Amino acid sequence: MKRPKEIKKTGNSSEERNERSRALMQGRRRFLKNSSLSAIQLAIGAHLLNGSSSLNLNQHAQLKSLLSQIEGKHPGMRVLNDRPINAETPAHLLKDLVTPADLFFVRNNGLVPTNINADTWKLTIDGEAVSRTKTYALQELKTRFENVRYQITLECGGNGRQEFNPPAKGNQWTVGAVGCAEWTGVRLRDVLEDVGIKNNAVYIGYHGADLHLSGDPNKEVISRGVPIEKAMEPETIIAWAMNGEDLPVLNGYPLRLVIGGYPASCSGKWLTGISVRDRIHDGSKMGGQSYRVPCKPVAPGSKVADEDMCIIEQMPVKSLITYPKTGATIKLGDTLPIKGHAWAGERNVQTMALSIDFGKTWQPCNLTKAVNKFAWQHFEGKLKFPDKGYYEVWAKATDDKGESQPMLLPGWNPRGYLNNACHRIAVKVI
Ligand SMILES: Nc1nc2c(c(=O)[nH]1)N[C@H]1C(S)=C(S)[C@@H](COP(=O)(O)O)O[C@H]1N2
Ligand SMILES: [Mo]
Repeated sequence: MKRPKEIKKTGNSSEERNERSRALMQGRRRFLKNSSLSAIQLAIGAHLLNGSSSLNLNQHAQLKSLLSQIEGKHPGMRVLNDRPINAETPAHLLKDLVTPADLFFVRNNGLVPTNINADTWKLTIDGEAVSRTKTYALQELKTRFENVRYQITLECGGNGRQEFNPPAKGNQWTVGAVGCAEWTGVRLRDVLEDVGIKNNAVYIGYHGADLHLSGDPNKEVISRGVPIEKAMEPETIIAWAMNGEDLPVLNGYPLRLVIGGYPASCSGKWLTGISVRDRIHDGSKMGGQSYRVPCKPVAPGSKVADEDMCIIEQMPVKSLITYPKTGATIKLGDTLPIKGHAWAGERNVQTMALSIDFGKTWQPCNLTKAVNKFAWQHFEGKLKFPDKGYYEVWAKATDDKGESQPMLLPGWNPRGYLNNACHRIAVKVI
């Protein structure tokens, strides 16, 4: 099939930017105007692709073509662009306790490798801090080391970027660059111990088989990593399966890192190598402005020098309302069940609260415990509304160190990372 021409986001006038930051209000208008689900899907897609909410026939055809390209993914995914492929999951489609493979978001920095052969796939461990370089066949990894299964939440560091003002460059993720799947693999620790790591180990960095957008095979698309202590945690794994099946190609088939609590950019896909470094890993997208935030808070719109930027480590506490879908209508007097997930980087979520009055008052709701470290937790509440009209439901998680989600966008930063503001949905009571 012919690739459609790349669709560029053009909504960069200040008016359109304001329009984007009023996404929730748009949601409200949408539910008042459109009744059919597909019309809403298309309006959302058009909004993301073009910064406008109307769609001409040509755009319609392009969007359809884009959706059909996202191989093996649910047609309800919001496609942000096609080169590289990026797609997020609308909140209401993240309702499952464990995210199904076809609904797991896709964040690619380069081109998906072609001609992948799992039978000949190899992983090489090297670097300044290993005793010797060692290479494992995929099959060897599976059989030589203890196999483990964990539910681990992965969230892109740029999830929520769309809300930043002044806007931040990059994929305009709304809330859906997150998912929690059950991953099968081996502990990175076991493999590193088998290779033999030296006392000077400081960091690990990954290498993947994807191709740089320039087509230059010598340029690494992305090669990030984590401190050695994080690499040695029992839940840091090299995984070949998602929910008991081979990884989807777009999510790193046949092998990837899965590292909970840190930005998902640390979880290298199409994994071919791991370097154990004697310094902070200096691979592609470790330096400059990538996946880094100002070390000290800055005013919105500031330019920040590279040397004043710090690498993002733990992700902050966050939650997502997955039921009902924004724009739901209920009858006055009825009880509205609210469901969703909450997660907190390295921590646990301790309490979950809901507000229907823009944060003036909060009511607690039920929250499950995580099945294992780094799995998201689930909340459930029941809401009654005092009168007919328009409401917003806000959800706020608090972690076990007493840190809560902010109600407004937290710490503006040049690339728009770490937005953990409360998720809000619109509800109409009739
Ligand atoms: N090789 C490789 N690994 C990668 C990336 C990539 O572009 N190439 N993207 C990273 C980023 S930024 C994120 S958020 C996660 C996304 O994982 P997913 O596509 O499985 O959701 O993969 C990370 N691992
Ligand atoms: Mo990411």
